[in-house]
Amino acid sequence: MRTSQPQTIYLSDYKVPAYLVDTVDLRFELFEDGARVHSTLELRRNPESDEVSAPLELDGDSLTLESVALDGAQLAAGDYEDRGDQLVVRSVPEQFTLTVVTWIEPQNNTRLEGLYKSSGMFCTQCEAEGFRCITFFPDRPDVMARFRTRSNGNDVERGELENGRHFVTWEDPFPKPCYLFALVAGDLVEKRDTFTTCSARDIDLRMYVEPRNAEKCDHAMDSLKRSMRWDEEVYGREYDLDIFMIVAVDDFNMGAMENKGLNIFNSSCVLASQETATDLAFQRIEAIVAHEYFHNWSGNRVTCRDWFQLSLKEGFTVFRDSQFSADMGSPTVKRIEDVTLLRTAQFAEDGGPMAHPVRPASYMEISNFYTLTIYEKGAEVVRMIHTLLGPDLFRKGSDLYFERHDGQAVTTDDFVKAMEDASGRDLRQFRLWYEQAGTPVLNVSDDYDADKGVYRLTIEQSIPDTPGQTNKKPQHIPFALGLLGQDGQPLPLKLGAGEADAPTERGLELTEATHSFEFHGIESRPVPSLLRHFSAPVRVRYAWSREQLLFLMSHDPDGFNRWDAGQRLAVDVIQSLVGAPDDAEIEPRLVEAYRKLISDTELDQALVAKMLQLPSEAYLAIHRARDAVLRHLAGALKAELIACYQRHQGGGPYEVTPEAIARRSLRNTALAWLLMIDDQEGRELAVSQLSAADNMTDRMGALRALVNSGFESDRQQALDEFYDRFKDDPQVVEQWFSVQAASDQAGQLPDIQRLLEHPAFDWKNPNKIRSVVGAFAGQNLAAFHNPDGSGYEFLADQVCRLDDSNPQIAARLVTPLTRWRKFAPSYSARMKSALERIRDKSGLSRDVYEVVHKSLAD
Ligand code: 0A1
Ligand code: ZN
Repeated sequence: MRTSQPQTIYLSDYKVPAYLVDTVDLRFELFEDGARVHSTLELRRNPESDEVSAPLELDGDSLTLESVALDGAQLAAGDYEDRGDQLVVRSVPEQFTLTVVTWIEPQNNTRLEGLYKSSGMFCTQCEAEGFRCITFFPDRPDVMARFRTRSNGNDVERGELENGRHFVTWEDPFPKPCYLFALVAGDLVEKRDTFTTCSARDIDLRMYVEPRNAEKCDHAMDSLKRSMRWDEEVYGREYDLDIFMIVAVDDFNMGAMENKGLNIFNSSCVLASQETATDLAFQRIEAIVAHEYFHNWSGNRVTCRDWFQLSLKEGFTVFRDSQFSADMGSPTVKRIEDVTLLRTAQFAEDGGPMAHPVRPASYMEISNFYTLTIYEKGAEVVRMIHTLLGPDLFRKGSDLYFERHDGQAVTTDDFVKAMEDASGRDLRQFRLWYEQAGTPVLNVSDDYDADKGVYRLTIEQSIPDTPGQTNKKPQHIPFALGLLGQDGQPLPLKLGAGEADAPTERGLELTEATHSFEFHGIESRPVPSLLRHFSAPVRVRYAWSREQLLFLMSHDPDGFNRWDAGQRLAVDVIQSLVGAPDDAEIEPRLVEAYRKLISDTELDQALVAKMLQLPSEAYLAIHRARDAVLRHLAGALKAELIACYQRHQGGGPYEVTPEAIARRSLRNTALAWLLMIDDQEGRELAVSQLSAADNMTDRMGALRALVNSGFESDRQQALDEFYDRFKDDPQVVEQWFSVQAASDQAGQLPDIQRLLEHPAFDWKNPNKIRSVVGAFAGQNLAAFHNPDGSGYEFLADQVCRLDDSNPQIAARLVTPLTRWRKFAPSYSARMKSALERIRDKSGLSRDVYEVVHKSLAD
């Protein structure tokens, strides 16, 4: 627990480490009541450091120091200083061996950083600064050492599993930062497979899971093999060790962790079976397995110099996993999913009190910076480099980056430099994407000169102020566009009057505050298709008419922009209904557009499924008007919805293919809409789907529809039966919790309180906390924003409670309250006072302190 005010760490204070570590020898003695860690470090002064007489300072956290020896001789108490968060040895030679013995208590570690116990299994999480909870060490990513680990006095050969002892450990031939260290020990079963690399090396693939999960490994294993092949084919990256291991643990703060050769996963991000995992979970697992695997090159072989460079590995790796997912399924659908996340969550972050650049300049607690900005916006920044360079030069750039920096700890600037050097492009202005926070706004206007046949497009960019940053410079923005003629045909984009063979799509580049582009030979006023494929993470403002949006919805050759036009139309209609009387007319053209979509069997059904999803409440921050539109659409389109449901029923045995996923998604959307209006036929379909389902997507689709309906007795019965059937499966119980907590029908505050008291709820398990408290505050907007402020007070209570046991999770849960300034006064005053109550809790963790203080700052 913190006693003093947290310090701010600045990028501008970066100094190379005063000491380097060549090797780390770790010996763990694991007991029921604690663990003893013997750490032997070979250290030397860093020749690149100018701090020639600096004392040796090692980081520590929650450690009990038992002994320190220098070159084999025990140090007396006066020879070193144990400051709790640091072990300082004032006088050390140029090169020496230090042996430190510490005692830790994994069984009491509820923060889930360092070494802890999950379901009786020992496991570790060292990123970002968890290694210091295991032993004293220079816990920073630019100190790279060779690690060797033993346990309970038994030498364990590299990668060998000791039969009967159920112990997994690792000796790594590649020097690595300590945040990539991992150890797992427990009563686990092993699943094996092999992968033959492009140079014909056989890699042993192994998954370790609790015995009850033995049948849920196939999908992750297949995903791993696909990822390994893809990284060879697309990036020329071959796996470098003989063994690759994946472990599933139930208690984990994040999704997964890329420890070298031993990836550790949150069970919910790796285990799947047809009966227990939804399509969404299958897709998420494939993406996360790929993400962690890709880190082997983008993160492990080439790592970060300091934590300000976090997006170096995360932005690049998210870009890589998203390319991979696009290649495995539908690129358009994947793009829609990525952009939806970016717009709903990252844009909100970028416009809130925690806004920070992709490469932050300061932080208090690095765990708070595993954000959508670092990950998703960071990936968009890499995507823009890919767009500007084109695939071939980008590949040349990534080859150069890996070759130049293999085995090093580097910066985002080194990454951009490699891209520049390989391509010959000047990315100086582009670097502002890493330095300036905030979502750029592009104001687009146009005019058409019929006499000259010239269409002019003017684009102005501005970047809003964010905490600590004002008066920003224009950024380098790739802007893809097309123009459609009145018949819906794409027009050639002639930038000069005489240009022949002009393309119908262009990638413009914006570098100034204002640009004008003139397109020649245009015979009638065109409809612009702007920012195709979402070529940059910006907001586009253009005065679209509803006719133009309807036109784009059915004619744009860019699938992404078709979807986007539908979203903009729905947003426009919903927004125009805010504050309108209950019987206000709802745009009939929206109804007709959806009617056409539901019945369209020609268009890619995966795209149709996406287009039928209205923009989320989280995106709109509007509940009532959205609800009204949904109900109106459902009422008007009932016959089409039932036909669509029936059309997509059956379809053969369960498969996880894009076509089958689209079919299930369409059917379940139709069901959800029918139950929004408490339709009897819909109710019967849901009840029979629930009992006949052979997979979790259909089961959950029917359960969710019933839970969100007004059919109270069916809802309760369905929930009870579902729980009874799956109560022994924690991943399914998590879904059962969240479907209720996110529902405005079943997730009122007293219901949420009951869920917290449910025997399956566990305050030590982050997934359970997220599935109840997180789902309530993040997805159940109507209940969370109860005008009496009870939702806010509830969240404040839970944050205060968790602050002591798991500060990382507590800090993440605060997020919805940090947006208080965006709400009307009666709400914002209550949100603010909930934040103030958290601020005033005694002994507040650094994690929560940073978020709350930044949110309340003027
Ligand atoms: N590097 C991991 C994410 C991660 C970060 C922090 C963690 O513990 C606090 C755990 C995992 C990834 O990007 O997958
Ligand atoms: Zn990552």
